[in-house]
Amino acid sequence: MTATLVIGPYSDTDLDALEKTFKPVAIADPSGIAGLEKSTRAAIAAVAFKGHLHFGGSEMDLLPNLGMIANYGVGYDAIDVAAASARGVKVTNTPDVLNDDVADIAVAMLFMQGREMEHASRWARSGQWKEKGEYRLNRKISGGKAGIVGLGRIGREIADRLAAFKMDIHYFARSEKDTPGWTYHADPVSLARAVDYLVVALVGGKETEKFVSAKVIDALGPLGIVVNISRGSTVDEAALLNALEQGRIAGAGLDVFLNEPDIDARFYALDNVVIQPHQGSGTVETRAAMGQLQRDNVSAFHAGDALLTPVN
Ligand code: 8YV
Repeated sequence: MTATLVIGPYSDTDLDALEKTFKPVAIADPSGIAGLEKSTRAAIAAVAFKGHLHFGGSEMDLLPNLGMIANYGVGYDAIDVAAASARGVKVTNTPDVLNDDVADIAVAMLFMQGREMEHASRWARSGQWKEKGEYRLNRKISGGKAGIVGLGRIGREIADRLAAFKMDIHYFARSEKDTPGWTYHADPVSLARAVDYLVVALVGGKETEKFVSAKVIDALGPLGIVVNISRGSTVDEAALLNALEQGRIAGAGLDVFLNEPDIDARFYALDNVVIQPHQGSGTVETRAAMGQLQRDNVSAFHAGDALLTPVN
């Protein structure tokens, strides 16, 4: 069998599994492709990709026999899919298997921020509970108004969970869905105006860049909380930071950032932000399922079978 280029920070379990079936050539990121021997590059037919650094046409052109790129993750905004299609290269991703975990962490951040759990914990640990008595009151979440930006597979899991907390569900999507009892908004500003909790579950990429704009953030208002589990790019991060610093919204729960992991240091100074290190899909169970689905796609490609979860 031809070799498989393995790009990204794979776990030992994933690397072992790749080792068993494919002939892996491992590098840390796409910039390493140019450094591989020409004969090694020519032997590569498939890429197992895990990462958020750009994988574009110029990198693909260094691999003359490339047939597929199997992305470890549902979001494939790091891969130039148009460039892949133009070269006859198939792209796959790992949808669905991570929906539960990502939705769980979105809800957890909404609660952590809404009930000020991180702040309250720091307050108790620092002895202020003992010194000053009861913690300040915060806001009720059950029965509140939640807005989901993007009602795809993950957005729907989030909405279902929040509905179980008796929340009034509003959403933005490209078109209205069959969601009895939930309120559709064709415009994200109208959505933000109607709710206190805005959960961003869009796909990444150029089309959704800064979709949650300064205007949307302003429409959310001073009691508003932004939760983002999608990509840092979907929210105008400068506008979000300004609003958080100036108390124009109440807080944010963020699993994704621009330039992660080297995120804007202004976030670290903020008391009203829950910061998660892009760990939405990061459970043993889900990562195992993602790795398996990625490998199944590579195997299907080699066997000439239909790919399980094709992107293009
Ligand atoms: C990452 C994700 O892929 O699926 C996605 O789109 O953002 C995550 O699951 C994962 O962290 C591996 O890099």
